[in-house]
Amino acid sequence: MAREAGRVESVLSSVLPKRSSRPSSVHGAMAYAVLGGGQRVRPILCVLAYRACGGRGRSIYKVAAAIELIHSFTLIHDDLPCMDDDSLRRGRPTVHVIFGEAVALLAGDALLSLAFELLSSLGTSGGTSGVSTDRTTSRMINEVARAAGTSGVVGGQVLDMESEGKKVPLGTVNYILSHKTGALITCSVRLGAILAGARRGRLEALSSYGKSLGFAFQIVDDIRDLTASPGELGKIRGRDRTRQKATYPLVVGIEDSVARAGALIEDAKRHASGFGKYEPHLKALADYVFERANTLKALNNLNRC
Ligand code: GRG
Repeated sequence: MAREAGRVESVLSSVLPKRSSRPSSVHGAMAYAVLGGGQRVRPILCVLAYRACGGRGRSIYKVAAAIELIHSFTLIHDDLPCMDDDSLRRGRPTVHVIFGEAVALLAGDALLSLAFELLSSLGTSGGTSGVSTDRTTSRMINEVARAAGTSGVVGGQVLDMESEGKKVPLGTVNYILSHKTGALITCSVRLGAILAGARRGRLEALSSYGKSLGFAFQIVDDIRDLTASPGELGKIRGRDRTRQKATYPLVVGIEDSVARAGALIEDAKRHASGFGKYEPHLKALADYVFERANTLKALNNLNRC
């Protein structure tokens, strides 16, 4: 998986416009955001799903890179003063702190466009050889557009903002998590399966895997916001509590959040069964997501939260 992530990294470096070319400020901000050391969970999931469905070609790296460009875009916009107003991410000042708000906004917009440029330039022949057909390409573009829009990430983000400082029902928290984070993670897995030409049953199994994993991912992220050290977090700790966000641990408590995330991870792992030599990889990735919560530490910290 590290090797696969390395290949996606090369695509990312090669598709980003040169920092020195005009408009250099926006190009600098795009590179700062994308090449700033993320975990690359979404591209890894995308490539893994592709391989698990029998895909053998190299176009998948472009698809996985496109997903990461969109993810980077959401992080830039999420950190803006008009959204979560965060000054630190991945242990570094956020994009708008370094480049200014207007350039950060435009860098995000340009990353979204670049993602669609990359996806739409995949090629027109092939199948599991990894070169996409026109139909597959348009299906993938459609999936990404829906995952990024109001039925996905934007929808979740809007509810996330509008729920700040309010007592919201768990159903609203579930909506926020499954849309603002779950949609792009599920989409990453689905794109891999779609490019590989997966049969319906396999696509459904991987979609369910992605849904459970994506949901658990955000619960874990919210647990970490309360329990991880600032060094581990790379962000300012406790921002969700300061902003009175509708997160799982703040609504149901850490203990129940850990239990819910654990159950979702088990669910994801059940859906990973039957993928041959890729099954252990899919399961290991699910375990990795849960272990990030450092559950023991989270439970030990219960009294302090
Ligand atoms: C139009 C697509 C679009 C977005 C605009 C700003 C916004 C609407 C949505 C924000 C969505 C968001 C940032 C959700 C949080 C997801 C999350 C858990 C991010 C952290 O992911 P990691 O841990 O980050 O994979 P790294 O740093 O490893 O890449």
